[in-house]
Amino acid sequence: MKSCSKPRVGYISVLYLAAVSSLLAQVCSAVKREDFKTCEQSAFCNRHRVFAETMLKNTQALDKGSTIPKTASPYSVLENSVSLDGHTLVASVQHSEEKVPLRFELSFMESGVVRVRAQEEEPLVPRFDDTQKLVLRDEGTALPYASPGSIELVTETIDQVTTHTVSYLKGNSTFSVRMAESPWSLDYLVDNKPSIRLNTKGFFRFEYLRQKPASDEADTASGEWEEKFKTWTDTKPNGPESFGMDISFSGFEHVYGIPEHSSPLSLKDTRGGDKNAYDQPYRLYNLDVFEYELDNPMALYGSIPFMVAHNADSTVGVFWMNAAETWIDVTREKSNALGSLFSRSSTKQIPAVNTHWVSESGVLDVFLLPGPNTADVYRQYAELVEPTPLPRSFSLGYHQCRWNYIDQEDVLSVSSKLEEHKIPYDVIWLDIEHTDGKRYFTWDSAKFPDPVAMQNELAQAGHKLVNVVDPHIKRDSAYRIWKEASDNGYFVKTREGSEDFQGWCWPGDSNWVDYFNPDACKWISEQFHIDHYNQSTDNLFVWNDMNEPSVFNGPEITMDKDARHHGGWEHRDVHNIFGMLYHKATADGLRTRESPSKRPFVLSRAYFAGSQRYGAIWTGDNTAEWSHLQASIPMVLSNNVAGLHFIGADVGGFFGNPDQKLLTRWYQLGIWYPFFRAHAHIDTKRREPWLLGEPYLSYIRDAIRERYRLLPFWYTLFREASITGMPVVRPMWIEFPSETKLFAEQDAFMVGSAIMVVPATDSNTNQAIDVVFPSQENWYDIKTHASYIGPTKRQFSVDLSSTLVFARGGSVVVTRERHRSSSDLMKRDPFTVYVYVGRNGTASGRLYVDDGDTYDYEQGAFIERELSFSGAKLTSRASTLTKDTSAYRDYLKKMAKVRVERLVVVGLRNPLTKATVVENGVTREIELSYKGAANDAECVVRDPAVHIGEDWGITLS
Ligand code: NBV
Repeated sequence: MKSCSKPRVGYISVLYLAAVSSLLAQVCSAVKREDFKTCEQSAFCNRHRVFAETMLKNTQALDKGSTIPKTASPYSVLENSVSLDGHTLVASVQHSEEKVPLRFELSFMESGVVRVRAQEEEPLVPRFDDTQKLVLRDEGTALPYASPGSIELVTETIDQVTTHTVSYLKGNSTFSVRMAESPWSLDYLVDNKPSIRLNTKGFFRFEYLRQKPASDEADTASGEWEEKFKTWTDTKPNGPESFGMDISFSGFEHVYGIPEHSSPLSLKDTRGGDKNAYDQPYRLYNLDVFEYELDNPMALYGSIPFMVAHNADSTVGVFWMNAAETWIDVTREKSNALGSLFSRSSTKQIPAVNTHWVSESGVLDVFLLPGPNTADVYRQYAELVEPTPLPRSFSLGYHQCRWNYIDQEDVLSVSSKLEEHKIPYDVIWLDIEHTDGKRYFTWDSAKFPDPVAMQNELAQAGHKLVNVVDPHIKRDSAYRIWKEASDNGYFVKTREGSEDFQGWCWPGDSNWVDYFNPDACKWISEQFHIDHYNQSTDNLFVWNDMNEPSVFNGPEITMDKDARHHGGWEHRDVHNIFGMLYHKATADGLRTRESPSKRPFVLSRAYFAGSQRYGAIWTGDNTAEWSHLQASIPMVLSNNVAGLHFIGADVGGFFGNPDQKLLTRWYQLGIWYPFFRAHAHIDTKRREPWLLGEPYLSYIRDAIRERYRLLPFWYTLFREASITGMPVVRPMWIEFPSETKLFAEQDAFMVGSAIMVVPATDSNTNQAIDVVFPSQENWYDIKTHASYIGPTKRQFSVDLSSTLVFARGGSVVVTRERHRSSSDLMKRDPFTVYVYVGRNGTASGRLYVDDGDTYDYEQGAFIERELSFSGAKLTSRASTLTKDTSAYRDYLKKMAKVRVERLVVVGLRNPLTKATVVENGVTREIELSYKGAANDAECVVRDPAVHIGEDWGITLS
């Protein structure tokens, strides 16, 4: 039980108490599970789960006495309906009794990705199919499909089943996709071994659109035509329209991703015999879950239906592109038979993770990503949804937030206190109380008499401001934003489509802009322009909260599913994408504030696949408890696994008051979140770092400074993510793909490929922590440079001052070590290069730098260096992406004086005395200092003064 905080009642006018009673009832307790549906209470989920049970039983019955397992699936390909049309294989599939033909399309992409789409050949009413436009790169118009010439189709009969196999050759592997006609199933085979398998359990079920039977026959009991939840009734004008499919990952024991849940990194089972299994499927339905529970598959604020499976040989992925409510069951099995098409049953037990995906509406549109390695999967995924673009560089710094900094004076005093205590920070944040009565885009003028002066004062010291701009719009005819949206008909409509949908949120009675209406989207974007957003400057950035959307008096605290969007679509069709469109509209608005454009920064709470394009995400309202500190690691990693890189948890915990130790530990971990922000609930005690006193203040200062020291490394990692789609923070298995013992590891993680963080997250702050040093590699303590040789396990005793962070041998990491009060002020500072020598005596790394603000890098205005160390020589070369454009030359000129002021080579065992520097044909010799202890040999070249934009070499001898 949580402690009972006095509350938020004050923040919601007393008038609204009745309407928000369910929310208020939560104030003194943990999550109110009963406010949110279970699978059994979500009619379509229940129907599919029951169907799956039946299929399992029927299949078992069929299997009796047979050595070759078959499934009882009622779906088969219609005779003579298969054809290859360019890059797409088309087939008609039909249920043995329902007789409604479904059009299946299997499209083959150059990368090896296979897209599987299905819906009725002639749907009674159109199904929502714009998810592809809103999610895929270039609205899905330019996906690189394979050229028809590279596809070979073979039709053959195996075990009396007609099959159609499409093959490609990719590098050293053969990829083929085999579709069986009856029952319908699909196998993605890599080198003839099945890897991703569809409908091999027979759970595929497609609820075709149908006429509503006479009302007394309409099956309301199973929720097909109407569904009740607590006091709400969901009318279902289209009746049942959901679909589900089993997808098995054959040969795999671990699956990851499908955020957002508070569950472990390696996803637990949701049914079956495992005693740790959840009793509910993972749910994807963006919801505002007050005081969410840990280790739970309940839905949270965001949804990314992307799952990755990994084993020691390969990595594959499945992207189930659907924006409606979705549930996913996960079970594991081991079997020595693969099914009827693989008659050779082996004595070897083959593991599999069986998943069952169910969505409420829309079309079935699934991408199968064959890998075969992790980098391939991320390249394939990024090709579909675009990678994370380069963020504004300041946004990688420290964000100081709280609900609420009370007034202008408070903001400026927190800013100067941070400076006084020599704690770097980039952004200070204002929550909902800064507005005039929760009318966003306005200011409470009594508390903020001169917002422009405040923003300018912050800007002068190199800091920025972020304001919250929530999506609920107070119904008030004197409020310009509401009036304009209302006059133009921009709000989401009720189920009848005639009235504006109304609900309760912070300002009381509110409406929501319909982002599915392009005019409404354009209009809301324009509200962020400097001339529209009153008293805002180009130093102001934005935070979108409550955009699931959170509707206090709505079913499950969100919008009714039968509310209507532009084009007549029901909210049920688009729910999980709603928040992303607001995020996009905000980012679009900020982008047009200045000319030429600068990169926007927008933080959003709700998200979907594709949100990475619009800004950062945080994991919502966590709690100041050790368990939440621990849970933040798998949550941040799961999102990174699912392609959402720029994410962090509220440092300190949102609800409750962390003690000094917990807060210190949270900063020590938080500096390794890609998005690093401290935040706190309005009822909590102030907890800015200096209020903690010593020694905590020093520990926190050290941690934040460590983040700033490594900003060049972080920025380079984001650059890599923007090109390759690779996660910024990575579970150990990504970097050590064949070390099976690390597949479920979440007590340690990698930042890029060079740094391993083993956070201390136990309330006993003086403890012993086991560190596994993987692979046959050197590892160096990032502070002391003490070295450890992997593979090995060591125990470390820690106290509150210690952090366990290790650099991986073989890496080069670039830092900036001069203390400044914000990252903007570091932009022309010199660099320090660390070479962590690997076991074979070499190391390599990169540095990427650009102006951090504009889009000039797209014209080549960046410096990107490949740094490689071998034979005791460090060389800097321009990366292959560097192009000699005029933008590049201009940027080089601006950076001409920026140099390397220190080179530190860690792990060279032979005593050295001098460094020979060669730059632009000029050779210089410099003395170096060498400290040759057995474990932490370190050699420092002070001020080699080589320039960051130039080619050079430094040889140690
Ligand atoms: O705007 C107030 C808070 C905000 O501080 C928090 O970060 C959001 O997740 N907001 C939720 C609404 C109130 C939550 C109790």
